[in-house]
Amino acid sequence: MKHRSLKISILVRVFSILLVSFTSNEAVAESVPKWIKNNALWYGQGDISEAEFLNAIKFLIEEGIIMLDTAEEVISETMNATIVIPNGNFDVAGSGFYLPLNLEISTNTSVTWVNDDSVPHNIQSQDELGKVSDLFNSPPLNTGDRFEFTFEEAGVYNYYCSFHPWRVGVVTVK
Ligand SMILES: [Cu+2]
Repeated sequence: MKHRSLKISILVRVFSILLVSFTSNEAVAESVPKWIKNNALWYGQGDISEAEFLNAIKFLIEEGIIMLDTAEEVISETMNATIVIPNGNFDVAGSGFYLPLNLEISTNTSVTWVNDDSVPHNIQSQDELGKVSDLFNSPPLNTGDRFEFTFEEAGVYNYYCSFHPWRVGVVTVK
């Protein structure tokens, strides 16, 4: 008997979702559509699973009934970072360290190196032994040139300039 009542509730639910899809523009005016109230009730009674209930919430977000307006801003603010190669960076006796020397970012951040020095530099990723690895490698960067790489995986990444190998920097991805 329980089996049968579950079947009926599924049929009713499919019908009400279709109804909303056809009239989704009007549904925006109503803050919580009736069918989501039904879904919440069914979820509370254990008639539908958590996954099904979450699907209904997902549908509301996709249809723009629930607006997540702050999420996109936060992502774009944290997706870019810059490392400056300062003037005098070439000088082995100088203090022209990369700015910042250890950049900390989250995954999927795009890092841009900018050469503000008076001579060319390059950016070469290093392995644990300090040898050049092929993860990210720039061509020679003249004054004002930029090189960009996006870090997709967490880890600690060392890099250096092959023209001035005493200049080593770090990108820490969390
Ligand atoms: Cu250099």
